[in-house]
Amino acid sequence: MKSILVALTVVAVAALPATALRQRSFRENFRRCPQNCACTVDMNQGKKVICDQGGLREMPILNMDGDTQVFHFTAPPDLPNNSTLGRLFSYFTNLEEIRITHSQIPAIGENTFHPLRKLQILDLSFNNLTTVIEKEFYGLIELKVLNLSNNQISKCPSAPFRYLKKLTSLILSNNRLQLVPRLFFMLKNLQRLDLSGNPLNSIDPDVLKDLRPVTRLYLARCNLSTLHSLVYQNLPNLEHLDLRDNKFTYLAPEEFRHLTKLQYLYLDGNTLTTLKHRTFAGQALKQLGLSRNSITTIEECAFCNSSISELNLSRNRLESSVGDPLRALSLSIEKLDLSYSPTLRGTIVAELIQNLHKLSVINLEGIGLYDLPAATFSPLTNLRQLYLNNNRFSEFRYSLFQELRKLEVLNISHNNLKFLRSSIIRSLNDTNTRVIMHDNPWKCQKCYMIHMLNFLSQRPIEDNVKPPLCADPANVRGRDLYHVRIFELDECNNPILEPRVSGTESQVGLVVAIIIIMVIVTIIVATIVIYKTQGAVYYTHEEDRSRGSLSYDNLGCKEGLDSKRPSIVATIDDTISRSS
Ligand SMILES: *[C@@H]1O[C@H](CO)[C@@H](O)[C@H](O)[C@H]1NC(C)=O
Ligand SMILES: *[C@@H]1O[C@H](CO)[C@@H](O)[C@H](O)[C@H]1NC(C)=O
Ligand SMILES: *[C@@H]1O[C@H](CO)[C@@H](O)[C@H](O)[C@H]1NC(C)=O
Ligand SMILES: *[C@@H]1O[C@H](CO)[C@@H](O)[C@H](O)[C@H]1NC(C)=O
Ligand SMILES: *[C@@H]1O[C@H](CO)[C@@H](O)[C@H](O)[C@H]1NC(C)=O
Ligand SMILES: *[C@@H]1O[C@H](CO)[C@@H](O)[C@H](O)[C@H]1NC(C)=O
Ligand SMILES: *[C@@H]1O[C@H](CO)[C@@H](O)[C@H](O)[C@H]1NC(C)=O
Ligand SMILES: *[C@@H]1O[C@H](CO)[C@@H](O)[C@H](O)[C@H]1NC(C)=O
Ligand SMILES: CC(=O)N[C@H]1CO[C@H](CO)[C@@H](O)[C@@H]1O
Repeated sequence: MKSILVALTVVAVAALPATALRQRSFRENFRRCPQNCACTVDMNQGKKVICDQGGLREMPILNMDGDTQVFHFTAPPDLPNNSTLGRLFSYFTNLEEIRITHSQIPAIGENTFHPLRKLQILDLSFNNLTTVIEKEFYGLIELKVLNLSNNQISKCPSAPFRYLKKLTSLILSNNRLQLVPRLFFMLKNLQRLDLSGNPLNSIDPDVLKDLRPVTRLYLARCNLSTLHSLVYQNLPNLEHLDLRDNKFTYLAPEEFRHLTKLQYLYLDGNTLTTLKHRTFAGQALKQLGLSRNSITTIEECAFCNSSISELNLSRNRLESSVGDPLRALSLSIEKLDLSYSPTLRGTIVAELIQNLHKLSVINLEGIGLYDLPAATFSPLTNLRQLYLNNNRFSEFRYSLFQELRKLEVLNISHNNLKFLRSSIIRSLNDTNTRVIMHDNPWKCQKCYMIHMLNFLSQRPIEDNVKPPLCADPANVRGRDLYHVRIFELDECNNPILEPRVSGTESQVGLVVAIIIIMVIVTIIVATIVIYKTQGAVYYTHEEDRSRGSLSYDNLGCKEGLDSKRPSIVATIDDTISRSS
């Protein structure tokens, strides 16, 4: 009997969702809970009091249990509290985390947190603090995280944080801070320092003397245009450096040579124009962000003797690929972002990436591309994700994706595609690639769609992805390609030249095409010269113009052709018209 009860209890408990178990509101565990606040017991964090309604004047500290471990006093940004601190926390010696934000706190006050020897996290972001002094942090011997971001702190006396011997993370972003000597004195365990969004303008190397242990330094939006090499020398353990959205116009050769442990470097949103020889020499980076600069030139040896796994060159103005500057990264680079660089051309892209055999992700979105050489991706046999969305492609060269045996994702949405050649569809089908292709003017006639609908019918429909829609003709306009049926589509109004060859066998295609053209020419001559009738008009379709060769691809229109009119051959130029 007892065992049945126990079993039932076990089942009942097991049936409770994990989160409900961990964070149930046990009012009975609280002797008191302040009005308008939520009191919960959290398995990891213990007793938690959260007051986040906003519009409060006083901290409801009198109605809180003495053994509370987590206290949040916060507000929605549009309904801030208007409160002050004082020695409110004397009895709450179990507190481990305090967050008082959006409360217009004007100052911290001496010894405010003095008895809180267990406090590990203190977050006072989004208040009205204008300065901090050492006595305000007296006694916080266990504090690990101090968040003072989004205040109006400007000038501080030196060494305000000297009592915070265990501090690992100091966040001072979005203040009006000016650096003073020994500001960071005694922060012996500091790993992460965030000074982003302060108008520092320049950094005196002496100020950073105390930051040798720091591994992550954030200096985004600090109006910096240069850093003295002594600054780097004072930061020998740096692994992560964020210099986004500053005013750097120039990087010296081996600029970062003192940062031998650096792995993540962000220089996005500066005003760099040229990457000089050996700028990154000796550097082994996991990520290098150079997006949103005005880089027009990468000197041949800019990346010599360096290795970079992920390189972001998005939103620059690269114009050429002289000297093959990315070649130095051929053994290291796995992700490359060249998106939204309006000056790039298809041929430059092809040259830039020709040696990047390890590449697994490449982003070429928003460049205005309408053509890429047929062999562009053939060296990239490890490519898994290819982004060609937001370009102007109206067709792809038939073997463009042929070597991409590992392709998992292809985004070709927002282009000018009316159909995909059957050879393209076949190679995507073979690799089971996920193709995103909404927002193209798909032409829903039988001859264009027969392979495509077959291909789509074997793919799962993804819920969060916009479906591709028919743009043309009127009878199916707006219909979703996943749901339209082949029998609903019209025959093509222009029957299409249909050499019976596979698109992959280009040599055979060429021969057959030439034979067909010769036959056609013969018939034309015969027709015109001998019979002088208006019976049939012939066109040929020229392709692969820039390679100067002719080849034909199976467009899948066998079924669309009327076999009783074999002598009528028309053009598909209207479907692949493009500027070149
Ligand atoms: C906030 O409180 C202070 C003093 O308590 C008062 O002077 C001030 O007017 C209040 N501000 C607002 C916006 O309520
Ligand atoms: C706090 O700062 C905000 C924004 O700067 C300001 O609107 C508000 O009046 C200040 N409150 C006090 C109490 O000074
Ligand atoms: C510091 O506070 C800001 C603003 O509330 C917040 O976005 C950020 O995540 C906090 N950082 C840490 C490490 O707690
Ligand atoms: C940014 O720094 C330059 C000097 O490098 C200075 O002239 C300018 O006033 C600073 N801008 C701001 C907003 O502090
Ligand atoms: C290449 O970089 C390494 C450090 O990664 C350095 O030890 C070596 O001297 C450099 N070689 C050249 C030729 O610069
Ligand atoms: C490259 O930088 C752009 C602009 O800063 C950003 O939107 C994009 O997400 C970055 N790409 C990667 C792969 O991080
Ligand atoms: C594909 O590209 C479109 C257009 O730029 C974009 O909206 C969409 O998020 C992309 N989808 C994926 C999965 O990359
Ligand atoms: C796609 O591949 C499957 C086998 O994986 C095959 O049954 C199907 O016919 C192919 N579809 C097209 C359109 O080639
Ligand atoms: C700025 C602000 O929202 N102040 C509010 C503080 O809370 C009192 C009520 O306790 C409101 O009257 C104030 O408007």
